[in-house]
Amino acid sequence: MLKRLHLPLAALILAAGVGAAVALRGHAPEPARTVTMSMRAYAFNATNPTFRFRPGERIRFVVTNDESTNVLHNFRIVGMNVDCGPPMKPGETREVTVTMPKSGEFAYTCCTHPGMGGAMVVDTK
Ligand SMILES: [Cu+2]
Repeated sequence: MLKRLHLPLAALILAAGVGAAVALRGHAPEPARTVTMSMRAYAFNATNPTFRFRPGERIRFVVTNDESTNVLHNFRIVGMNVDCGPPMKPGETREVTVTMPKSGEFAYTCCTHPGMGGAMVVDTK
């Protein structure tokens, strides 16, 4: 009887130990900085601006379709493993968090509308 009680307890202690070891390994990722993007009138943030980021910076993109008519958009970043995803209806938001690469220039676009999008530049300047 005693053995039957102790086995689950031992398993629990072992699991807790493994969990702590996993948590301690490496650095915790730094909190992501939020970049808000509004899709409206077939543009991002009105002017399809160029965004600049630092290497290794964690960016949380919060992208909203703010069209007032029933236009579907989506969001991708070419070369950063952010693919088109499902089309977003007006009012819908998509969040993606990306760790910036070492350097480079990357295109962000709406997959549906040519010309809707701009550049993201990653460098140390
Ligand atoms: Cu679009």
